[in-house]
Amino acid sequence: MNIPEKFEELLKEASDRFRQMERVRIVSHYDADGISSAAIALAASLREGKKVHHTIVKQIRPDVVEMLNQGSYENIIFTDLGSGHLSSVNKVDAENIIVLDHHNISGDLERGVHVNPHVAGLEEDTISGAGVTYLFSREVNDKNKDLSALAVVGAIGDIQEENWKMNGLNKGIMKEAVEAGHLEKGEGLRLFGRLSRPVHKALQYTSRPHIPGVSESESGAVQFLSGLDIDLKNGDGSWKKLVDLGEEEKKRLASAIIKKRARNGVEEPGEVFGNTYTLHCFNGRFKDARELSTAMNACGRMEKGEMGVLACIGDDEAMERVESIVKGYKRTLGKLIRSVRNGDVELENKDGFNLLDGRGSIPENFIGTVCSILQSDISEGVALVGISESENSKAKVSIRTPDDFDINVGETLEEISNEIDIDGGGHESAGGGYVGVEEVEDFLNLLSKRLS
Ligand SMILES: [Mn+2]
Repeated sequence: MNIPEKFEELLKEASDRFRQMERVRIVSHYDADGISSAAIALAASLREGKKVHHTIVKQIRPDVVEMLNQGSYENIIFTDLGSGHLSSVNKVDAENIIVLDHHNISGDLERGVHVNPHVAGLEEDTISGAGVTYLFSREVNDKNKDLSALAVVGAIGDIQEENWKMNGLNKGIMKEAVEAGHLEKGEGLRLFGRLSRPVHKALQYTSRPHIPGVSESESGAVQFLSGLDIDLKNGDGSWKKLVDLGEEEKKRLASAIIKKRARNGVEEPGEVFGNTYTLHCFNGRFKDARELSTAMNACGRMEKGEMGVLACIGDDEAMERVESIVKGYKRTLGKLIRSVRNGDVELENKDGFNLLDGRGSIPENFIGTVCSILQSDISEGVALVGISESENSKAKVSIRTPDDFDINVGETLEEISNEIDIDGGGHESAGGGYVGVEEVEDFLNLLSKRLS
């Protein structure tokens, strides 16, 4: 792996400092990348015989700083967060602080070591927070190379792949995971749930690549498979999953997807295939790295991130609990989606976008996901903006745009942040953040100007 010298130096400095710590306080972000990064930091600390306490938080807000200061910790490691809030990190009065993050940098860290790919001229999307934490852990001890699969889970969680393929340092980390024997990389159809979902369900729930008439439609998916002469069930009556299909059937399915897309004007057959990652750890649970990543996302959103961390370090009981957390998450999400579809929560037409005002009805942990799911089926060709109540007099805003939309969400948010204070950011077609409750209207007006 080609790690830039400047970055390598920071990793070394952080690991030297870490070696001197007896007790370690780990604070990590609540998304799948953050939880994976926490698991790596926790496993690496336990292996060095350190006393550890770990917590998952949404952001470094004043209440988090206060909580940390009340605990009078000597040593704190922040993973997958911190870089964007260095002025808050500076208010934490620990002797040693290590920030292992990949987010955009705001401010300077006054005490401690700040490891971030931007410092070494690398881009945010070539390595995840879990990836940075992994490189740090392997600098501490070569044994930690077996934690590399978790860094792949983190990168998947942050959607760092391009068309389901890893780039940059992520690619090198993925290779180490394969070498360590914990990850098997394959190539296959980009269908979500290849090991766990019936094929027709996998087709129905796959929105990227979009399959016209099949994505979002169970009957469409069933018909599509029947038309290809592919049985929905195995000989024993169980639902057929993608792994249960024969090679011949898989090829038939792949070319039918490509043809169906082409007939509807989508000429990118490459989008249909991607990397598959099979995990060979966790005692046979969570075999698909993509599904583990989704499970960690669910834990975070259900405010059970710490349980996700324990599952990631191989705790069997925690893995069982995570399975039920995922079920609860799906139930909650399903209920929220139905509440919008049946009109209990209204969708308003605004100048330039549709607005889903979820204040009082959709929790902040769910607003982004609800918008992502609804974007494709109810917001035809128009951006969807969601709002939800948050803590500390803030509102959470989420923006989702359709495929081939010509306005970049991340850039739009950056422009707006010049006019009002917005804590967040985004990528091409998704983004969001926190704005003061008093500034929501201003934010929506600024957004209107740019999206209409
Ligand atoms: Mn991240």
